Amino acid sequence: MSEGDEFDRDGAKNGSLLVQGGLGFGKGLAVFDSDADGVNDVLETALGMQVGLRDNDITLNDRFIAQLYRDLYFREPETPELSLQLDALNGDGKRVNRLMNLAQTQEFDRYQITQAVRLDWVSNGKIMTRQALDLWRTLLKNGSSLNDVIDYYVRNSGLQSVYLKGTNVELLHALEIPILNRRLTDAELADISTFIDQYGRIELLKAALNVPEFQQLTLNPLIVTLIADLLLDYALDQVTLGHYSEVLSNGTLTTTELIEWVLPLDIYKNRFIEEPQAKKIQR
Ligand SMILES: [Ca+2]
Ligand SMILES: [Ca+2]
Repeated sequence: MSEGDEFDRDGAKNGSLLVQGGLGFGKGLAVFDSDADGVNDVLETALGMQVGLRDNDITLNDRFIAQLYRDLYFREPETPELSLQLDALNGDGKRVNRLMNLAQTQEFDRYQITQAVRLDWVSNGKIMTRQALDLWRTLLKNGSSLNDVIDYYVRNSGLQSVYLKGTNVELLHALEIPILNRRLTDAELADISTFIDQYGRIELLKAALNVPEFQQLTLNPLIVTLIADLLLDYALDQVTLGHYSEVLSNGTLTTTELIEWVLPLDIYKNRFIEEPQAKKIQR
């Protein structure tokens, strides 16, 4: 990210890089969200909201839907999209269904978020941080190819040494457990090593990130865990994130249940709505 781009909350080359708090900004709209309630200053006025007060009342369905578009797609919803999602939400009353619907689209994954989160898991054994995700998206947005971004990422990850200096078999031993949760057989090692010699290590990584065993459910537990953290403004620590990813993977918790748990939390609501100041006791 750099000064004046869309990750700069004041959107200006003025010597200050303000990182967007809620990931929310709209294409073509002023990106400055001075009270950090998710709605930019220009839009606040249009919606009859107050700049300087966190008053993005996501307990209202339309505000909630609009905020999902900001959090997941980094843009404002179009009017027909808002209507469609509102009708669906008014129909079944389940906010979690709107989120899962919006997360299972190509638009959600336009910056290869799925690949990024899986690669971070494989390389560093953790759920991707906000900083790493923003860097990843920025590189792609600025025109780097996915291959270059993967290469850059792995060179700066826990896999660095084995990726750059290890043998094919050593690299595969580093990947097998995080991806397959089992050891590769000798025959598999030989086959995949031949593939690497022919196509290179980046192609191996790309293929590995997409094997069915690693994708598991319709929406990968890693992605859902990332979304849960994103909704809470990256407030969950790595131990908690690891725990959720694990219980989602082993089926103890469903993706729906995790998101259903996150959405009513105060920590989610408090991103957007000012808490009333406790009155001071007068003496
Ligand atoms: Ca605002
Ligand atoms: Ca406001």
